[in-house]
Amino acid sequence: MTNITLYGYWRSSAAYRVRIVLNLKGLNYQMSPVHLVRNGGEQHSDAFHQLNPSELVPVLTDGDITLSQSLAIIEYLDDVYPQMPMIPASGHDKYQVLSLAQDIASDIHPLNNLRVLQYLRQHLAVSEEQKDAWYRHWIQVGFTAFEQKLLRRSGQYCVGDTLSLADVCLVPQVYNAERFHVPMQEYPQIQRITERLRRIPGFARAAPEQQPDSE
Ligand SMILES: N[C@@H](CCC(=O)N[C@@H](CS)C(=O)NCC(=O)O)C(=O)O
Repeated sequence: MTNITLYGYWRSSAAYRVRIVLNLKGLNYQMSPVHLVRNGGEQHSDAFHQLNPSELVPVLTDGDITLSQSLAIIEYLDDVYPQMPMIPASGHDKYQVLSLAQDIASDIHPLNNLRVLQYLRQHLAVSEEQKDAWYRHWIQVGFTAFEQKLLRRSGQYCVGDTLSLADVCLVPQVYNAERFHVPMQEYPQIQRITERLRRIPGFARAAPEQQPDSE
């Protein structure tokens, strides 16, 4: 029996990562939606601020532990619920997985986060078109390199033939890319692997449009 709650938002790609892992590990969890746009963003409410002073989703609670940061949450889940490990225990593959995951989670995703886009629009008077160009640019820079790295070590999945944290980070980032009309045909390896991953039930059930709070 678990007592896991995931605070997230259907379109949050960081929450999407955690949903995939919870599904792959077969863990039951409750969903507590945090609407990132309504009323100026529920992530800024007093109640959510208490949970995560960074005012970002996801947050996962499990019994008396409260954690933010999707990659830390996933490492926690791997340690406590070791079925379907997302990070290889050791060896070269472990570091390849972490490296690819960070290419997305540390280098691509933060530049396109909602608060960054809002700052561009509201404080730097950037137009909607310029903001979208910014969004696409950083994904394209990141995906161009990611594609080359996949040519080196991918198999069925990002690192060989074993599902990993790298795959868990890739699929939500592709969802964001498609939403902003990044020309995905430029990234055949990313497309090939993403198509395969999307057919896995744990990934399919985690998709934004499958979430109860999706609009
Ligand atoms: N590094 C964090 C990123 C969390 C994050 O950026 N969450 C976004 C949604 S994907 C968010 O809550 N944005 C709200 C905002 O920008 O105000 C993680 O991996 O959990």
